[in-house]
Amino acid sequence: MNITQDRIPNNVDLASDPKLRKALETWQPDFLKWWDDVGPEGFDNDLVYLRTAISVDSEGWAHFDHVKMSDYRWGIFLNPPEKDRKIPFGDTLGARTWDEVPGEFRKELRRIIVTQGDTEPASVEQQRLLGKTAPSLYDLRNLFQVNVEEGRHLWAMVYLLHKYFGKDGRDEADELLARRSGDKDSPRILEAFNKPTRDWLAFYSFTTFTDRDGKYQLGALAESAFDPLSRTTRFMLTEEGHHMFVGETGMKRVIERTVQLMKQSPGEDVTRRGGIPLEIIQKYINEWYSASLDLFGGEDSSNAANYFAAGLKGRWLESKKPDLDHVALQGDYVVKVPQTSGSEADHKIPLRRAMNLVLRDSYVEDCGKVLVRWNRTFEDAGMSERFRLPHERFNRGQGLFSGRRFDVDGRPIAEEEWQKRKGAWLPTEADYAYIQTLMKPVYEPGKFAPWIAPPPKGINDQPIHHLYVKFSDAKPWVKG
Ligand code: BYC
Ligand code: FE
Ligand code: FE
Repeated sequence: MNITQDRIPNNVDLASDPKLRKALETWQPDFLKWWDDVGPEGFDNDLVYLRTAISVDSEGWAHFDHVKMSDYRWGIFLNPPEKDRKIPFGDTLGARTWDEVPGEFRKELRRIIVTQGDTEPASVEQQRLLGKTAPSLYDLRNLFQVNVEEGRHLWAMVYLLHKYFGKDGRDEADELLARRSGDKDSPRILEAFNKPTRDWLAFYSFTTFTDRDGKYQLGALAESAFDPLSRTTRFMLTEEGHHMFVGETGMKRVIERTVQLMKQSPGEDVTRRGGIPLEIIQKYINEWYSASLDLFGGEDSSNAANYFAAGLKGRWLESKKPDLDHVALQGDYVVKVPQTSGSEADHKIPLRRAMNLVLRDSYVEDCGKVLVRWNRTFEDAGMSERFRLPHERFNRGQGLFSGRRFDVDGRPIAEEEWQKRKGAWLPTEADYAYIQTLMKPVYEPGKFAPWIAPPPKGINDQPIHHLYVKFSDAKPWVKG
């Protein structure tokens, strides 16, 4: 399925639907204005070595070119339809999937699509200043690749809103460009997307843990009975892989550099040599992992039960697991909830109402594997240090454990103790300030900031010193 070279690149035969095409062409300049206003700041004229989709099959990804970000071919790409696809779960298990939105689920589907769509521009807004402090041209390019693809993810959801939701959908698409990450009056919908991402350690944490929520949410929507949503999210998932790569390998390179410094001068504080202490890295892990757990919603959720019953949102790889009970009307999920008495009570959640938690379990398992890979750096260096994920109860803003305090092992603690100890678990203002002192741009090809190790190889078989971003003007924020 090739992608047409229309004003809006697409593989959905937009040309045959003039009304839809016109609506999207009206939205397009608003999108570009949004990109101009709150997209990456300071690199408008530079040429970035970007990967662009020219078709949705695997070879279609092989296209790399130096392009201006504003010339990136944002468009609408759906995976090809699966013949005779059947609804893989819920009350209508086994029935034909839908090509149109059923009237009775319109509101719910719109809400899911809007919530998904809202995260995409939010992340671009959160990351808009990071280019000014990139640790290398390689990293700068990766940031921009992530940014343009999140912009495309917004297009993916806006297409669905325009095509299937009429005037309401068009209004929602406009709203997606009107809300702003962190804005007091008009914030983004989900909490993690209003958090400041002030430095590159936060960026790597975000792309490791928050983009990974994207992987699991998109995977759950890829199971949807609403086939256009399933096909759209399947293609988005192929792009998500790169975002998590940027996060995981970025973090790993930071760890490698710190370990190197610790080996070179045992006992010396790595901050004296411009490295990032392991304790600060652990605090960033705690911060972004707990914020990302919140993105799964409450453990006990009637929304989740309704979505599952209706066939709107399934579990991770639902249709790939023939032995799974796809109706899920039997059984409970039991969560241990600490009581004030000191004991733990069983909180029983009927399975369908626990679907957020079931999806989150797949996510938690995946995060655990990331930590194993990061910890290999210590093992290889013969060190006993290890990173760990905090307990699911730690620092939660949604669900059963929100509004209470727990330590990183999940033990309930009083507010007073939390206030005393939270600086040992979450980044303090001093930690953020220290990281900020390291955030100085390195734009010389092949050079890297002193707090991060170079990657083992470049992008698309290019050397590490490749000119991943070609500047067309001087950067006023670079001193000296
Ligand atoms: N912040 O029934 P409950 C990505 C609200 S990331 C604020 O437990 P539900 C990406 C909830 O809306 C993937 N509010 O939750 C990554 C509800 O509100 P109402 C994004 C929250 O509805 C990096 C109330 O609390 N995709 O793609 O089952 C870069 C009770 O909630 C939060 C999706 O999220 C929160 N964290 O689940 C770029 C998929 N959590 O009804 C991109 C679509 C819950 O009281 N979204 N609330 O007004 C969904 O499926 C669901 O909306 C959620 C929430 C799973 C997020
Ligand atoms: Fe995305
Ligand atoms: Fe992403």
